[in-house]
Amino acid sequence: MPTTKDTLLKKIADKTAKIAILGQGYVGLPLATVFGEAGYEVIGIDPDRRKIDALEKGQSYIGDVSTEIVTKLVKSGKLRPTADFANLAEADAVSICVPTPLRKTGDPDLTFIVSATEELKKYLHAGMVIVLESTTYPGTTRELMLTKLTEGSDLKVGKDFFLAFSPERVDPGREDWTTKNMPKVIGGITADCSDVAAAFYHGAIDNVVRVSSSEVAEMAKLLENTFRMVNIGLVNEMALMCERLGVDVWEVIDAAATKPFGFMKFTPGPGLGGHCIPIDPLYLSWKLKSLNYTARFIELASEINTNMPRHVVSRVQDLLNTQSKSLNGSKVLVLGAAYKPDIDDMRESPALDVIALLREKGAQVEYHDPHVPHIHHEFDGWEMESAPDLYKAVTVADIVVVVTNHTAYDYAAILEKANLIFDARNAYGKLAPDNPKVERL
Ligand code: SAJ
Repeated sequence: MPTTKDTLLKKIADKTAKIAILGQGYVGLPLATVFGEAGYEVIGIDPDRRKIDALEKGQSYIGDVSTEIVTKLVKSGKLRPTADFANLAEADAVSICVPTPLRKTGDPDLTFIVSATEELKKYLHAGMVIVLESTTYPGTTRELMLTKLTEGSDLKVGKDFFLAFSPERVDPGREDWTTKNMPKVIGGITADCSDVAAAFYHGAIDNVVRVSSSEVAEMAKLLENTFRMVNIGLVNEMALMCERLGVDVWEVIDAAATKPFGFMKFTPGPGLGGHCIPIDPLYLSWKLKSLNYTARFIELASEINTNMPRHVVSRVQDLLNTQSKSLNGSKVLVLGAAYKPDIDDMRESPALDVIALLREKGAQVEYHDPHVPHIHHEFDGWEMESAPDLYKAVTVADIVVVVTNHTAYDYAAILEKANLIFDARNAYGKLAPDNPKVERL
C-alpha cells in the first residue's frame, strides 16, 4: 500500500500535483510562472484584487516577469490567479511568499505569515506539502506554523502532510541569477518533509540544496543577509575612520580589492536601504534576545548603518560652512532617492532619512531621481516631487548631495553647473578626484 509520501512524490514527478503559490509579489509571481512553465497547474493566490485583476488580463506588474509569459500561462490555464483562499483545498503543494516587514518598534511583523497559516489550516489535508519562503527568524516554521497547522488536527507532520522552509533569493532586476537557476536551499521539519519539499522544488527549479531542517534553511538566509549588513557596516566605519585620518577610503578599498583571495569588496554609502538587508538580520537579533543573547555584530552594524544619513548631513553642513553658509536656509539638491542605483525602489531608502534630517535643520530641500517621480514620507507625512528641471535645480542649489549614483546622470554636466557637491557614493572618484567643488564620503 503506497504511503501518503509515495503518492505525493508520484504526483509531483508526473506533474499532476496542483501547486498553489500564496502571495503574488516579487517572489511569488516569478515562482508561479516557473512552476507553470515547468508544466504544473498553478493557482496564484493573493488578497490584493488589483494584482489578480492584472494577472487575469495576462498582465505582469513585476519587472522580472514578462507579460507574454503571464498571458501564455493564464490563457493555457497553467496559471489561475485568484483572491479566494478556498482554492487551497485543491492544492497538493503550497509555497507561502508573503511579506515579513518590521513594526515601527523594530520588532518582526509576522501578521502576514500568521494569517496565511490560519487560512491554510482551513484547507490542510493529507498529501499536502507546504513550503514557507518568507525570510523570518529561525524556528518560525516549526514553532509558529507547525503549531498552528496541527492544533486540533489529527494530521501528522512528516507522515500525512509535509512542511519545510526555503529562503527566497530574488534580487529584482538581476538577469544572471533567476528564480529558475538560483540555487535553492530547502529544509523540512522532518527528513521526510525535506525529501518531499526538495522533490516539489526539483519539479521546476534547476538546483535544489536539501538541508537537514527548516532551522538550517531559515538560518542560512539570515547568514547571507547579515553577512552583507555587517560588511557594509564595516566599510561605513572605515569611511568614518579614514575621514579622521585624512585618507581617501575609496582608494583604500580599491587597493584592498586587488587582493585576489580572502577579500570581498563593499563600499560605504549614505545608509542601508532595501527590503532585505536592513531588515532580515534584525529578525535574527530579535529571536536571540528572547534567548538572552545579544547579537552584537548585528546591533553594532545596524547602529553604524542607521547613523550614516546623519553623518552625510553633518558633512554637508561642514562643507557649506567653508562658504560661510549655514545649512539652515541653504538650498540643497539630493541627487538620487532610490535605495540603490538604477532602480525605482524606495523601501528603507536612506535618501528618506537624509531629506528628513535636512528639512529638520531648516534646509530648503529638493530632490531629483529619474526613476522616482514622487516621494511620500510615511512617518513624517511630507510629499515631494522630483525636480522637473535637473540642471536648473543643480544651478540654483547651494550644494548637491549625491545619495544614489544612478548611471543615467551626466556627472560631468552636473559638476560644471554645481556650486558644491557632497558625493556619498564616489560618483566622482574617477571623474574629478581633486576638484575643489567636490567632497566625497
Ligand atoms: N550597499 C552599500 N554598500 C555595499 C552594498 C550595498 O552601502 O557595498 C547598500 C545599497 O546601496 C543598498 C543596501 O546596501 O541601500 C542593500 O544593498 P544590496 O546590494 O544588498 O541590495 P539588495 O537589498 O537589493 O540586496 C539583494 C539581496 N537579495 C536577497 O536578499 C534575495 C542580497 O542578498 C543580494 O546579495 C543583493 O541583492 C545583490 O547582490 O544585489
